Amino acid sequence: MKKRLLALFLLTALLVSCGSGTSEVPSDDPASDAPDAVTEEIAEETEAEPVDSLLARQNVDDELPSKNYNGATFTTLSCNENIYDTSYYGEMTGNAIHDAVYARDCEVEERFNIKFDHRMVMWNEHANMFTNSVLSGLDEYQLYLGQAISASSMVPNDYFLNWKDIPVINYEKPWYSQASNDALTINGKNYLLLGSMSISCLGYTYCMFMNLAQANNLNLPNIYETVNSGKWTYDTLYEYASTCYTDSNGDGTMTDGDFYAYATRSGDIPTFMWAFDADIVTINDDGTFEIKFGDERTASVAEKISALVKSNNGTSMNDNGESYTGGILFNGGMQFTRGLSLIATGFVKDAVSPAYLEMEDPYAIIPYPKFDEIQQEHYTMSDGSFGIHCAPVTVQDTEMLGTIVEACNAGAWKNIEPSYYDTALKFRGARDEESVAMLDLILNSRILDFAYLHDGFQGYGLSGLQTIVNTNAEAASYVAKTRTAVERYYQSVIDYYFDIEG
Ligand SMILES: [Ca+2]
Repeated sequence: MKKRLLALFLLTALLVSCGSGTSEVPSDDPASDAPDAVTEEIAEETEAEPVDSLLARQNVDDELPSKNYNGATFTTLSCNENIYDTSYYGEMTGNAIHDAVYARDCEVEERFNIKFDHRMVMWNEHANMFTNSVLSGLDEYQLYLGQAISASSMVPNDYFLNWKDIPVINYEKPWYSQASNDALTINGKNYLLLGSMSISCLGYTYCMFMNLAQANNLNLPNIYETVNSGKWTYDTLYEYASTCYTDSNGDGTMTDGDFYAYATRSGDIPTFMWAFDADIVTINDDGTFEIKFGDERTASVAEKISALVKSNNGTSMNDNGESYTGGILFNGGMQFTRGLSLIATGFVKDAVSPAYLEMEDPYAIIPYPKFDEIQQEHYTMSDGSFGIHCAPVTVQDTEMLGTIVEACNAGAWKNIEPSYYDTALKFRGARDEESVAMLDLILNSRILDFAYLHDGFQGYGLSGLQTIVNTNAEAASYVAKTRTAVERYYQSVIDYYFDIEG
């Protein structure tokens, strides 16, 4: 049977089960044979008292053992773009999300009598630092929150322990994305673990933003209703993008200061492969695989995206960005926060950036559109800049590693994610049920798969679609030229998981 390496976040399902936990009965309980009326009563009760899904998290038992590590230091290494994964400031800062991270760390320190030493370095330095540390053989870092793409390319170097062998880690807990971790487990080996501690993964989730004041001026339908009715598709986006441009200064050309319908950058193009449900590579249980990239779907996606970003007056696409504390705001966000675009591509973390928090107009955080109305679900992915959990092969006390990582993930899920929601959605009264549900929809529809995480800049995930669109290439001929090398690369990664010597 084909194992499509799809890793859908199933948070919603988990939350539902947590929220209704009190009315659940074991299957051997006589009550499970109760007549329908009782079941209905329970259902009604649950419905009548909707549980705040974010608050309900507090009651989930982490089932961690009582441990005293006698003041041991637990050192982490991460990349400075992973802004909220660890409390590297070591004190309260007044930033609600960071303070929630700090509070989590203090709680874990106290509970297990450890001391965190969070090392955070530049994104282009952390991989070398980690490599040098591992090669030295010293137990220097107990956890490496490696930038996902860079860390995945290290997997075949024997730098990481298999998380499946680490004690205490409980993959069944809601702070782990079960489907993602299943997808990243090949032949029983899981070197890249994804848990809620990776707040950066939440932040780096690709989404779109829509200016609701401008949408209102343009008499556009309510975007939440458009999404919920399944009509937020490529055609709808294209329609807006091609009709909502205003040549503000009336000079007849697309200039700075004009109002654009769709502001983006070419780096956001690859997301459409996932958003439009187009496969890149499928892997079978026996380790054989099939490259799908370059097929008819790819060609169709490329054609649509070319039309959207290259031959459409309403699109402003460039790769410029502006730095701010905690990240970079790219073209979409720059135009958008100045009120100069209707729709922009971006990351969820943009919503907690100063530019968005200070923006005048109300806006909606919305998913990438679907390919068409036939596609059932919205999908997105997280940019590979986020920090994924890697267990350094040099770690001696794997039980402490498992305990602390488990505690950090539980704490992140219970307290940090809710704080993120509060910050991202608190502006302009938008913290209503609709906007919470929309953010849930986006975060729950993330796909993290082999094709992306193991791309290593050598597969088709990171740049394939972008290259085709930018160079006006024909999908099939682009693949014909590159397939042999890409196939060899994917094979080498899979061989590692199957212990086949290269
Ligand atoms: Ca103009």
